[in-house]
Amino acid sequence: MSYDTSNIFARILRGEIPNDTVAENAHALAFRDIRPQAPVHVLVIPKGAYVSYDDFAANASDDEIVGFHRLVAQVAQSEGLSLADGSQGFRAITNAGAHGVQEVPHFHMHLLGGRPLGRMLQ
Ligand code: DGP
Repeated sequence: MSYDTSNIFARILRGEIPNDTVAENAHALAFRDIRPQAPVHVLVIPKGAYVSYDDFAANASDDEIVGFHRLVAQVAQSEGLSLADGSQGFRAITNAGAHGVQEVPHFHMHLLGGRPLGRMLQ
């Protein structure tokens, strides 16, 4: 699947649409989900143009991959979700494609926490 430069997260990255930024670094941006499913619901996206997790994991540079994951960890800590700080934990998930019910075709990680999230898989 080719990258659609008009997707909503590409527009956020270009500054065309406002967002509630939580943190950013050279390779990734973290902002609050517009339809939060938990007290903490942050989306972490790479700044590069990657459609989905598999696209990112296969094609991003090592620096981009490390930068992305470091930002996830930084946000988990700053949002009070880090196990190292004694939190009750969190969920980090990414949806890919039609079966994954991916709405926005720019790779993003959902970071959810602040309440018990229930079992996902039986
Ligand atoms: P997914 O199904 O994984 O592609 O989820 C996309 C998420 O993106 C969904 O939880 C709602 C969120 N979202 C959609 N449009 C916007 C937007 O314009 N701003 C923000 N902050 N979040 C958005």
